[in-house]
Amino acid sequence: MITLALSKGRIFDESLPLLAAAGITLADDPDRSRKLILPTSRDGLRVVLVRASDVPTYVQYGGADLGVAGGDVLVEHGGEGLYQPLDLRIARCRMSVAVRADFDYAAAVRQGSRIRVATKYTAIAREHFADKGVHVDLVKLYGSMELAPLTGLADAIVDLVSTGATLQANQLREVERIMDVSARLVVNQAALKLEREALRGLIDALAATLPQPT
Ligand code: PRT
Ligand code: MG
Repeated sequence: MITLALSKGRIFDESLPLLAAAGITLADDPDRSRKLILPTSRDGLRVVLVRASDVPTYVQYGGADLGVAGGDVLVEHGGEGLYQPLDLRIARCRMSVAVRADFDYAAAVRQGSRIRVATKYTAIAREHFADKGVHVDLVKLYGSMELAPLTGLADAIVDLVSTGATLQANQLREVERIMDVSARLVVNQAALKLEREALRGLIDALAATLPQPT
């Protein structure tokens, strides 16, 4: 049995059409059922539903043979023990620094200065500001990062942006783009050896559904 880890929400929603194009359908709708293990139409393949940030952990330790994880989650996790054969180019967004519209970011990031940054992505934020030679005090949050600069909890946030509507609705300004993000297929390296044929077949079937890069 091959186990594919997906997270509910945009990763699941945007993976479904790729799976369908590869001839794989799911009988259950995770928004309607509370099942965490979903059978598929492909013999020997099942889907497990985990938290988006837990996908690399499941695959790393073999709780799932493969999974779909955002580039943000993978960089933050470190990606140890994971083979990353495909950029699925779904769930695209960017990781950015944002501040209050009235905050002088240029002054705050002069060499040797100090800035307080709230984020769920502490590893990425630490490295980004270290590269700029800026001292950073990190405040770890698990959600609603946008609130931090508005309440004085932090000067800046590091968060994902797609349309920019959330920043705009909260009078925040995107001042720096750290990286582009999309979801990738990740595979347990040991499973790739033990279940080579089944996994290769699935990876190739998914690869064949992707538009050619331009
Ligand atoms: O929600 P939960 O706490 O369970 O976990 P999660 O937030 O990690 O999961 P989910 O499903 O929200 O995100 C899964 C993956 O989707 C992320 O790891 C990203 O790789 C990818 N992705 C793509 C996004 C976005 N776009 C995105 N816009 N993840 C989150 N957002 C959020 C962002 O954090 C911000 O709050 O959407 C808001 C900004 O959107 P705009 O359109 O207003 O700019
Ligand atoms: Mg979310």
